[in-house]
Amino acid sequence: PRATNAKTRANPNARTVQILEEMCKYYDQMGDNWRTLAYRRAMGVLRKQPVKICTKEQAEALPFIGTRLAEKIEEIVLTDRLRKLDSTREDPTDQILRLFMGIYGVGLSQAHRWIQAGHRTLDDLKSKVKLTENQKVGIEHYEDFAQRIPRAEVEAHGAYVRNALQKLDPGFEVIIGGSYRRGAKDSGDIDLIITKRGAPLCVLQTIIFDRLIPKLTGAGFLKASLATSHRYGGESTKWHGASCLPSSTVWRRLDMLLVPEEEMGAALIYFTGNDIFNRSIRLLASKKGMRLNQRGLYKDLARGRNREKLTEGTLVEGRSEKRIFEILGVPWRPPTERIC
Ligand code: DCP
Ligand code: MG
Ligand code: MN
Repeated sequence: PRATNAKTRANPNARTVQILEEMCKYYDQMGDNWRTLAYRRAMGVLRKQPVKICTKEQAEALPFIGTRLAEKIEEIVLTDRLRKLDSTREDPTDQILRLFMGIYGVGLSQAHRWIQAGHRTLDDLKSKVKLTENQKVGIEHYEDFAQRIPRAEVEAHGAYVRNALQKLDPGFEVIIGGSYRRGAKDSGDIDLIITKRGAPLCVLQTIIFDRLIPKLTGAGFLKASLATSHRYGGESTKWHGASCLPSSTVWRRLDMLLVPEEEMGAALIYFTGNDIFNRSIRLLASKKGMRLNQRGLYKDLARGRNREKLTEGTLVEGRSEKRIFEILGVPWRPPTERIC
C-alpha cells in the first residue's frame, strides 16, 4: 500500500479509497489504462471530500465519477469489500499472472507468454524455461523481494552505502529517495540518490561503477547487479541491484541514481515521486509549454509538425527542487505530501 500521511488517514473516505486503490492497482497491472485513469481521478475527488460519500447518488454527483464507479463506492461503504476485487483475487489465471509479474523485471506480456506456454508455478519456470540471469535472481529471491522493507532498515542500507562511499571520497552525498523520502513507514525497495558537489557525471560514474560497486560486492553487501540504464552517449546513470545487511539474510532491491549537482532538483522530484505525482507535475509543465524530466525543467522546445520533439529546449532550472515548483507556479509540496 502507498504511504499514508495524517491527511489521508483522517479523510472520511479513506477506507473507500483504499479499496479502490487495490482495484486500480489491478487494472494498472493488467494494462487497462482507461480504467486505471478513471479510478485515479475518482480517488482524487474522493480524497478531497470533507464528508463520507455513502450512496451511489452522492457519488455520481461528484466530478469524474460515473454510474459504474458510483455503484462500486456504495458497495464498498455497505459491505466493506468489492466483489470484483475479490473475484480477481480468486481467479486462478490472475493469480498466476500476478505470481509471474512479481518476479523482478517480468511484465504483463512475458507473464502472459509463460502462461500461454502452459507454465503455472515458479518451479515450472525454473525447470522448463530458459531464464535470464535477472529472472533467476528474481525467482530465487521471490519471497525476499515481495516483503516490505521497514523504514529503519531502509535507513541502514542507505547508511551502509554512504559510509563506504565517503571512505572512498568524503565529498559524496547519499540521499534516500523514493517512498522513504515521502515518509512511508515501509518501502518496496531502497532508492538512493548519489551526488558530489562540483563533480560531473563521468566522475560520479567512475567512482560508483569502478570502485564503490566492486567494493560493496566484495564485502558481501551487494548481492546482484540487475540492470544499469543508459542515457544518451551510452553513459549509465542508474543502477539496479540487490543488497543485504550483514545482520540479515533477506535480500532487498536497491536502486542508485547518479546525479550531477546541477540536476539535483529535477532528480529529487523524479526519484521522490510518487509516479503519479510525477506524471501530473510533468503534464502541468507541458501545459505551460515547458518540459520536466529527471534532469531539469526546459523551455522553448522546438516541435515538428506532429508535435514530435526536435530539440531538448533551453534549461530553465535543474538544481533546485523549490525553484522548479516556483517556476511552474505551483505551491511547494514537501515530499510527504506528494502522494496522489
Ligand atoms: N518513478 C516514476 N515512474 C515510474 C517508476 C518510478 O516516476 N514508472 C519514480 C517515482 C518513484 C521513484 O521513481 O517514487 C522510485 O520508484 P520506485 O519504483 O522505487 O517507487 P517508490 O519508491 O515510490 O515506491 P516503493 O516503496 O514501492 O519502492
Ligand atoms: Mg522505491
Ligand atoms: Mn526503486
